[in-house]
Amino acid sequence: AQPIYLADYQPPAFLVEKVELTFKLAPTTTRVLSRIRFAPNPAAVPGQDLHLDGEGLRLIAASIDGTPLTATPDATGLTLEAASLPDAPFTFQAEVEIAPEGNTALEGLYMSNGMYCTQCEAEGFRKITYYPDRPDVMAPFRVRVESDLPVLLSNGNPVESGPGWAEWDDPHPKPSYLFALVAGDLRATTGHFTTMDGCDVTLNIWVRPGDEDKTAYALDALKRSMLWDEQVYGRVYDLDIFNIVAVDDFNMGAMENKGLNIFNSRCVLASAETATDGDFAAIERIIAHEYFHNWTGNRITCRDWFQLSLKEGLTVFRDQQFMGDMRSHAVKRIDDVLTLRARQFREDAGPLAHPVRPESYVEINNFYTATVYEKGAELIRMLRLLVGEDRYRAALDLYFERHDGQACTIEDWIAVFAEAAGRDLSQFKRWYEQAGTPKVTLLEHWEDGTLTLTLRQYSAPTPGQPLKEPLLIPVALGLVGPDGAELMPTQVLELDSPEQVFTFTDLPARPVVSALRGFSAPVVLEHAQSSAESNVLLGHDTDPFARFEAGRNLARHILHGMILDGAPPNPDYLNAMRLVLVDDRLDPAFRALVLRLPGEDELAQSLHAAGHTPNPDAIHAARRRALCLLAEALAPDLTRMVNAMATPGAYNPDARDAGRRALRLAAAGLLAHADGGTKARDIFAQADNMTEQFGAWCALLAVGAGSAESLQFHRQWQANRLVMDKWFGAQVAFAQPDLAPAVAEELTRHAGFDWKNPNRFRAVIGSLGAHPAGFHQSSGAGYRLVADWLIRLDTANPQAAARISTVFETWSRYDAERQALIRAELTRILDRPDCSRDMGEMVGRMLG
Ligand code: B3K
Ligand code: ZN
Repeated sequence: AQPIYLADYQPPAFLVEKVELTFKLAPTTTRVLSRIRFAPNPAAVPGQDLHLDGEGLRLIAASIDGTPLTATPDATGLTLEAASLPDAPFTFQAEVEIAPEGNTALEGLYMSNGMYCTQCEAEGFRKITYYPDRPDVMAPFRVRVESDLPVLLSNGNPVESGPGWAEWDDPHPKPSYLFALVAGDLRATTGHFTTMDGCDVTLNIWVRPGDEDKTAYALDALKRSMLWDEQVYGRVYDLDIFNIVAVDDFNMGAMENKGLNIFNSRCVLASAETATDGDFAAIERIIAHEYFHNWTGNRITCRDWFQLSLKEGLTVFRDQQFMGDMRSHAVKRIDDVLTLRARQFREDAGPLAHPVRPESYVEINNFYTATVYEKGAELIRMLRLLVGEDRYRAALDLYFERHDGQACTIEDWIAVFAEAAGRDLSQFKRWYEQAGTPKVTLLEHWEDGTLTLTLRQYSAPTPGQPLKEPLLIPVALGLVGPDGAELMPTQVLELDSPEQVFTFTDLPARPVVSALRGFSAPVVLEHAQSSAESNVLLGHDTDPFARFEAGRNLARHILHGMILDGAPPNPDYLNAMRLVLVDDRLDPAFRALVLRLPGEDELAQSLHAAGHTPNPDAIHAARRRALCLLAEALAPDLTRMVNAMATPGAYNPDARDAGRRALRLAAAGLLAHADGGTKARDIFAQADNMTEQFGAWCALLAVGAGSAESLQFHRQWQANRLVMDKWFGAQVAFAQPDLAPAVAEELTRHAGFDWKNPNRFRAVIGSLGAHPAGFHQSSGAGYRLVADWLIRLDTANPQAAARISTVFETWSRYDAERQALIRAELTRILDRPDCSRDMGEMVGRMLG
C-alpha cells in the first residue's frame, strides 16, 4: 500500500451542499440510498475528476441529475470524470447494498448483539456509501432509517417518525466521519440540561434492556461536562437532543458523532457492584471528552488526518482540565504523567515514534496514538504555560470565533496563539513536527551564594528524522531551602537553545533545586540529586508533582541498584515511604500513588535509557523483593492504614472515597507480600463494591494466592460481560511470570473467550503483552501465543489487531535472543499473503 503525504494535500474538487440518506436495514442486505448535492469548489483547481470513496459496496444504481451513470467502481470507489460533470451544482444519487452482519472489522455499519451501529472515523463512511470521505468536506445531513427495531437514531434532531421508520436532521455541516446510525431494542435513561442560553436539551443514555441500572453516573457526568464547557470555555450545546448509546463490540473507547455519541459499554455502564473507582473515573473522563469534541472536533474539525491532534490533543487537554476541576489537580497531573511516560515515552523511544503531526501514513487508524493524543495535550499545556492563562483563554475565544464551521490545521491553531499572545511561536511549532522525547540535562554549580544552572537539551534521532532542531522548552523551577522552606517560588525558564545558563544570586544557603515542577514539559530530565535532596523535596516541596517525582526518583534509583547489583534498599528510603504513608495531611490518593513502585515496563524503559539491556526476569524479581522488604518494614503502619481507610456507608464514587479506597488497597496489596494476603482476603470477603472486591482479588493473585477467590468471582459474575473481562484480564496480568503464557493460552480455550469482541481479546492477549516478565519469557512462548492470535484477529478486525501489535514495539531494548525471537514472530505476521494494510504498516515500521 502506498503512503499518503501531508505535503500532497489538495483541496477537494467539489463541495457538498446537502446529503440525504435512506437506510433500509437488513442483516445481510441493507440498502443505502443517497442523494448528494455537489457544487464545484471555488478554491480548487478546476477541471478535476470527482472521486467518491467506496469500499465493499454493491452498487445497484447511480445517476447524476437523473441520468443513469455508466462509470464502474474499482476497489477504492467511483471516479466521475471531469468531462462528464456539469460545471454547476448537481445531484448525485446512488443505491448500494451492504451486509452489516458479516462486518467483523467493526468499521462502517455493523451489528452487535442484534443492534445496528456505525463507526466511521476515520474512513468508515466509505463502507456505507459512495462519498468524498475526507474531513474537509462538510455538509448538513438528513437521514431516514427504516427497520422493525424499536429505536432508530441518527445525528442531529429528530424530525418525524412512524411505525418502522424515523427521520433525523442535522443542520450543522459535518464531515462524513461524524455520521452515525443506531437501531436496536434499547432503553433510555433520560435527563435534561438547560443551556446558558435557556434552551432545553434532552439527554439520553441508551442501553440494552437490563442495563438501565448502570447509567446514572454517565448521565450525571454528561450534565457536569455540559456545564463545565459553558463556564470554562463559553461553549454551548447546539442541538435539541444529545444521545449516547452503549455498544458491546467496539474497537476503542467511544466516538463523538454529532449528537449521537457511541460508546464501548465499558466506558458508560457503572454501578457500585460492577465497576471500580478507576472505571468510574474513566467513564467521567470519556463522557466529557466526547462531549467536548462537539466544539473541538465537530464544529471545528481537521482539514486532513495529519491534523488529528488539532482535535485530539486539545480535547484530551480539556478533559484533563475538567477532571482536575472535578477531582484533584495534583492527583490528576501525576496520573497523567504516569500514563504519558508509560505509553507515549515508550512509543517515542521505539520504532513507532512519530511527530504529533505525522508527515505520512499508510493507514490513518494506526495514528490514534499516545503521541497524537497525550503528547498533543502536553503541547497545549505548554502553550498555556508560556502565554499565561488569560491569553490562553483569549486564544481559544479567537479560535472558536474565527474557525467555527471550518476544517483547520495546526498552523491555524498556532496562529491564534501567536496573535492572542503577540508572540512568535515558530520555534514552538517544532514540537508538532519533531518526534522523540527530548532529554534535558540540568547541572548545578554553587559558589558564594550564587547558584548557576546549566540546562542542555538533546533530541535523539527517530525514524526518518536523524537531526533535530532545538525546541522551546518551558522549565518550571523553584528553589527549596535545606529545611524545606520555599526560597524561590516557581519561575518558568525558557530553554530554547542547545545550552543555556541561568543564575540565581544572593541565596542564604545552597538550595535544593525543584525542577520541572508540574511536569512543565514532556521531557526526560537528567538531574543528579542526592537522596537527601530528594527527601527534602518529597517531604516539603510546594508543588505536589515535584513531591511525587522526588519519591519516584528515589524508588527508581533503588530499584536500579537492586536489579543491577542486588544492592539492598537504603533504610532512608523505607523511612521516607513510612513518613508519606502515615502523613494524614496528605491526600490518601496522593499517598497511594507515592506508595506504588515504578512498574516493570517503566523500569525496563529507564534501564535501557541508561545504557543497560533490561532483563525482564531480573526486573520482576527485584521489584518483588523490594515490595517484600517494603511490606516487612511498614507492616504495622500498613495494617493500620487498611483499617483507617475503610469507607463506611454507601459506596460513593467521588474522589474523596476513591482516594481512601486506593490507599487502603495499596496498603493491603503491599501487605500481601508480608502476610500472604490475610488482609486482602478479609477485604475481598467483606467487599460490597467492585473496587474492593476486584482490588483485593488482584492483590492475592499478585502474591500467587487467590484461587478460591477466582472461583467465587467467576460464580458471582459469569453473567456480566464487563466484569468477566476483568476476570479474564486479571488472571493473566497477575500470573506468575513463568505461568503467564500458559494461563493466557488456557483462557483462550475457555468457553467465554469470544475473541471477536475487542474487550475480551484485549483482556487476555493484551494483558499478556502488558505483563513484561510473562510476555518476554525467554522460551518465546509469550511471543508465539500473541502472534498466533494477532494473525487470527487480523483476518477479522485489522484495526484492533494492529493496535494490539504495539506490545512488540519495545523489542529493540532486549537481548539478542529475545530480539531474534520477536523478529521471527513479526516476520511471521507480516509474511502472510492476507496480512492487512493496518497490520502490514505497523509490523513493517517495527521491523524498520
Ligand atoms: N475520535 C475517536 C477515535 C476514533 C478512532 C478511529 N480509529 C474517539 C475520541 O478520540 O474521542
Ligand atoms: Zn477524542
